[in-house]
Amino acid sequence: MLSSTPIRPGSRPRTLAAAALLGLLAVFFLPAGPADASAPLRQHAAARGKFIGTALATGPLSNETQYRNIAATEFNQITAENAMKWDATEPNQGQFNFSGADTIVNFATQNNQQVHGHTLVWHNQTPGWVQGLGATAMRSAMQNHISQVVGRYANNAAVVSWDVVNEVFEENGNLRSSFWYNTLGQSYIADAFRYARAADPDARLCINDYNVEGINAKSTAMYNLVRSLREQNVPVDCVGFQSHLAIQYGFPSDLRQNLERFAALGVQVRITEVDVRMQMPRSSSKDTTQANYYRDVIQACLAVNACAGVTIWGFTDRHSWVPDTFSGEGAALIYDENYQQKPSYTAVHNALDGGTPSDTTPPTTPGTPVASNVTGSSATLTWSASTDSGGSGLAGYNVYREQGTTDPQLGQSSTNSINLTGLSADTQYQVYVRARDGAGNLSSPSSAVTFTTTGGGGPSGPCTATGTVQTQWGNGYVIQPVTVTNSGSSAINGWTVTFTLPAGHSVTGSWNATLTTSGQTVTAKSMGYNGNLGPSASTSFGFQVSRPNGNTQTVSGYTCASP
Ligand code: 9MR
Repeated sequence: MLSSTPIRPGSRPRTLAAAALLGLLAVFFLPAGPADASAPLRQHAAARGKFIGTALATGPLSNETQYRNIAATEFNQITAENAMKWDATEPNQGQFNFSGADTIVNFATQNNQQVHGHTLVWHNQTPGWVQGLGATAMRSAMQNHISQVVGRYANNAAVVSWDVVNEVFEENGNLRSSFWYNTLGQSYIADAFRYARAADPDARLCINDYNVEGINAKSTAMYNLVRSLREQNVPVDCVGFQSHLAIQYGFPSDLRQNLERFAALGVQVRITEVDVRMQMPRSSSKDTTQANYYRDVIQACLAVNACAGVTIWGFTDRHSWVPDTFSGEGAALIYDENYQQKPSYTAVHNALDGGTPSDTTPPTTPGTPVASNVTGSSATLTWSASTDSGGSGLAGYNVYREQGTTDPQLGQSSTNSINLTGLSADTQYQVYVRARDGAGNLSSPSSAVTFTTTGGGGPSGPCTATGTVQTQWGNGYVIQPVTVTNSGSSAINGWTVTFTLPAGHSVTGSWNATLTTSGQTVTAKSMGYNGNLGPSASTSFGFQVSRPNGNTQTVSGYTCASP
């Protein structure tokens, strides 16, 4: 089934590129017939119109036969784990070294695999000479790097996509204060995409990040950036969700929903670096949980048309970045260190195969939660448990705050109880619970419990708030940061910022504060973690607003009070 025509870097005349690309697209993307149940992962993925990929390291690729064989047999997509990064490809200014990158690309070509280029502009693994440049020199070094690296593979049919910028956000959704941002400002992102498009008009250009799998401040910032870049005709074609998961931190159960909101922007989405680590030692129950996470990642991608595929960040526990980075953790991949398939391999296989009947029966509705131990920033909720009869088993509960059109998720629990923290002082909460099974089915919502957090009880004092318009587009804008400062001479515990929305404007999202709207007046209250401010100390929150098309007003004028 797979074409065996060799494709060599740079050897194909440009005029043949389209035809060759079509052939490859057929191999990589077009649904084939159903695959044999015991077939390798790549055949099942191809039958579903998706890729299944792995990151590869050049060391074991040249030294270990088993590594090479499994990489060739099981996967139809490859990402270089390190070989295409700046420190490898341009260690000294203007001196390019493509030996590792070519090793990866040649391997992929021989095995009819597509390559995702990783990564052009990043704050890590970039040599010191780049970091020390002034603005003009840094921008031209970036342009030259992108045009040399992307240009080298522009006529190579295996190399189909690039991570143009990687990890540009902080966890709170601010742009990362990297040397790129600090020297060039936000424009470096749009510039990088334009340089990449110029170097290869046919490549798919991606922005990639971690901790953006669920809907949160960071992924919402990424969503807003991608939307605004595309409105400015910046060539962003694709969004990568790294998905470095850990069984002890829970599964991002809104992954599919999050992929869908990005897909609605018209971009391709892809899972770019999934691994699922655990605290060592392994156990069969940890292996089962891990297998469920892999299954759920694959199923989320299968459920979203715009999701091109899933890349696993390596495939064998013998070669994984995890133990070197997270002390005491490991076993994050689908083969063990002796190249034996783990339950997670079977889970990926079965999810791609789709042959196993999937569970579509949601768990029963949980009981109404009962609130106890309510303080100024926390509360404990307990409810009677759900049961699941669909086959995948009860996985846990999602806890939501009732808040009108979109109810934010306050937390997840694997048991029928949760300790909510980070609540705002002196605030009424209506909270309900939905049970979740292993296939991601959600039960009907329970009835809600209503409770009010205590006043916080701490000292009050004067404070100030100022807001900045971070970005705006035709019918919306983001205010970020709103900086809240304790302007008094003693500590405050809790703050309340109020502001007025221009007529026709409404808040569509917020982070690092709890917002309630009454008419056009919005009240933003501190969270449990950012309400305590010493004298002169500051914190910040942000929010997003939609407005009528053509209207250019934004929010201005903020009043601060404590608590
Ligand atoms: O797996 C990579 C590891 O070998 C490198 O030492 C590390 C150094 O920065 O980068 C690892 O890969 C990262 C990837 O390039 C970007 N997303 C996070 C990955 C894990 O850290």
